[in-house]
Amino acid sequence: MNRQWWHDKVAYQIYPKSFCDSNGDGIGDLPGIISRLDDLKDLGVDILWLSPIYCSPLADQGYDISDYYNIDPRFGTMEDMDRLLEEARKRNMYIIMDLVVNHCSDEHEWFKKACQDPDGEYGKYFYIRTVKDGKLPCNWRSYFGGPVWDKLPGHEDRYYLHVFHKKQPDLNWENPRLREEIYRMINWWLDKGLSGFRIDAIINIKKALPFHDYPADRPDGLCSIHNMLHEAKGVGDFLGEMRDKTFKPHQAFTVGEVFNEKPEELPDFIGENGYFSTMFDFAETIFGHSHNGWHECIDITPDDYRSCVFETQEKVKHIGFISNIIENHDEPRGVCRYIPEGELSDTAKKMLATLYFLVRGLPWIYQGQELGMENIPVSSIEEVDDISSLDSYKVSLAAGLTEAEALRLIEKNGRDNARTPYQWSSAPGAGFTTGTPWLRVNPNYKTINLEDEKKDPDSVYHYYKKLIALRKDPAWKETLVYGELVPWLADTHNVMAYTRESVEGKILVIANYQTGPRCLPLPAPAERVLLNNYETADLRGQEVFLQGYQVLVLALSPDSQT
Ligand code: TEU
Ligand code: CA
Repeated sequence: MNRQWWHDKVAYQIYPKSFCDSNGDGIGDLPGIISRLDDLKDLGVDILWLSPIYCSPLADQGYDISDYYNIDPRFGTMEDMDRLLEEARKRNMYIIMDLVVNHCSDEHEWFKKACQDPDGEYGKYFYIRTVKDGKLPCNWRSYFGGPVWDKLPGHEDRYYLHVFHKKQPDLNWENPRLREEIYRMINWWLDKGLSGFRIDAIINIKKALPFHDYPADRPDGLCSIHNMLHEAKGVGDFLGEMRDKTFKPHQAFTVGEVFNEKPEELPDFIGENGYFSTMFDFAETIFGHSHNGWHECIDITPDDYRSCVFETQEKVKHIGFISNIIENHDEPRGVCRYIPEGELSDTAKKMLATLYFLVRGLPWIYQGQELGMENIPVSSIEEVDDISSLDSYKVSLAAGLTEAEALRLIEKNGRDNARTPYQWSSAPGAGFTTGTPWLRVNPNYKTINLEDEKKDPDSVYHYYKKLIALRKDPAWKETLVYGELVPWLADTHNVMAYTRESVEGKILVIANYQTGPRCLPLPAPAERVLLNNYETADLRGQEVFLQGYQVLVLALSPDSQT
């Protein structure tokens, strides 16, 4: 594998609207981010991904862009953006932005011009169809519920496609003029000094055409969009063209948000000369999901989690470098999803952090994850902002759940969980704002916040700092960045363990993924304890006695056989 500058880095996702508010309007902004760069540098992160801050009506919190070339005034100015790039550069940090090009906002000038003249040049930037007798071109369901077709504003018999929200009209990637517009915009940002992009929902840009129905999977007569994604062919033509016309000439770092990729296509996506530098591992993210709604989702167990992670590691080990997460802005807090209910503790949070952070690939930390931030309770639907949750609430009620049951599902799965304001301190507003926050602050900010955790050497925050420092430690870096991952005790219930092996060393990560203590075999006697989420380690030669949710990172003798 050709080594890349970003392989030994640590990446961090900022959700700007909830990160740090500098002017008291309750909305996070660029000056707020700039004011916190030293905190991020101190944590040890290198690459910063900013969720969208372009002009937007915020129908989908910025993933509905109305001007690709400007910063939304709520987040700041282009001068602020230039300052962020400069301040990051001074700190040897790298800024990547969100590239949202499957769709734009219905308030984008392109869409406004398309509404004025659906048969003109800009009408061809979108999927617009004539509809007779109300028969829609296809019965696909939007990711946010309802049909993917809505009336073109100002027209009775013209409809436009939106696989996400109706304020997010899909861009027609079959149109080379549209593609050139996108490439021009990408190059403009890369010329400004961006280090690259996170690429949003990109698998959706290739539709299975001509539009046609699939069997309905709910009484609404609609079907999951995944039917279409499974059938669509040729997304690589667009992705390869984009890579060759933008990313490659700039040597840009890119991470794809790719669901539903075809397994045989993986080398094209992240292999040598892949469309992207890397892509996120979503195997454990989507585990147990049901197209029928959250009420049919299956909880992930520790054994399921381990299987998902190891399956991805096996899939990519000869192909490329995967990106590893436990959460992002679309998911509940990882510690609430991957630690069994009722067993959440700082010890368990540190165990989970160790397990995902030290597998092979690029580790990503989502804002607040380093504090051990958790899901937020929901007492009424009025508190909920997330459009995906609001749709799921309706689906739950339609499926016969009570309102209380529907709210519990939002608490468990909703996107607001990751979007509550960053908890900087125990001051009112959690130090996020001096005003009224746009979204409720999690009531646990009194005990889970950066300021207090910085003072506590046993905090989740300090554990993350040690974890990051270990991965960057010159003595172990070659093994932890490039070492082969070899599962250990892969069939033992509630155990997750693996070695990382290189010519320079052999490291064992071993976790007792349950409350009950027990003795586990080691592949070889440990030479050193590199990290431990307990005070002590009870090493017994070829065995180790682990407490509940104890994880150890052990240096083994390099010539020991696993
Ligand atoms: O999400 C793409 C996506 O398909 C999944 O994350 C999920 O289906 C969606 O979040 C609905 O729950 C990306 C962004 O990460 C997400 O925030 C945006 O809402 C979406 O694209 C549209 O831009
Ligand atoms: Ca603000």
